Amino acid sequence: MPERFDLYYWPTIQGRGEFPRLVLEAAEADYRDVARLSESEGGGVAAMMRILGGESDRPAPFAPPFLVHGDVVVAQAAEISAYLAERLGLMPSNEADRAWARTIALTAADLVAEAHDTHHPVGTGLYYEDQKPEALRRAGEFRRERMPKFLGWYEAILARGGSDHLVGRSLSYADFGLFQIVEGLRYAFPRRMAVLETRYPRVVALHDRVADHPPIARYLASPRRLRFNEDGIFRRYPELDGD
Ligand SMILES: N[C@@H](CCC(=O)N[C@@H](CS)C(=O)NCC(=O)O)C(=O)O
Repeated sequence: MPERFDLYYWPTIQGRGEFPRLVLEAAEADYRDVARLSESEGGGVAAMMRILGGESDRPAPFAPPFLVHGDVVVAQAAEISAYLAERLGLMPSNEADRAWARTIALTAADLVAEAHDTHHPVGTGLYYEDQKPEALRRAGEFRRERMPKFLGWYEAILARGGSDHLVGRSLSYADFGLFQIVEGLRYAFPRRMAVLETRYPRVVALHDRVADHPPIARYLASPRRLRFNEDGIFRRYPELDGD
């Protein structure tokens, strides 16, 4: 297998691509963010669309993010993250912990889909402005019911495990998912998070530990870390926030 990993994702948003990207960055892996390269370097969105459109000799995933590693093509943010974590020393070593780490990462993917649906509850292909009343209702329910349920679940895992980490006693890729969830929720729902964070101290502490992990800290300070914006999954629409 080649050393290098090729990650494909939309070049201007963190979105779902950020989950596998954090694994690559934490391991300081040799990788290319292909759609963010120029076409003269063999990259760009066009290169991504060629694979998605079935114009290459590789399997065509349904949607980005996807990873190409030698002959292997993997899509689905949580599955890519698991594939990378296995190879980069960020997956727990025993089987029960590996299964549990996957469970946590897939649950993070569910939360991401729900966060997306707060601004696009009716249709992904429609403008936010054309589904605003539904978005207001959906975001209200998400803030009131779903955010505490997800964050409380993470908090309970940490409290029960008596560990600084979600799985076992060391850093795994499951922890990066929690970090990115907290980052995204803070961006999209700052008022709600200001209230909720006081209830979930272990979640906040783990977020901070991931942010301080030296390769992650270097990544976050680098231009490779895109800013959140209103094209991504976590969007700051003040009317959708509240305490
Ligand atoms: N379940 C997939 C969802 C992939 C997905 O929805 N990708 C978005 C960007 S974040 C996309 O470009 N979708 C295009 C489409 O669904 O047509 C994952 O977790 O990776």
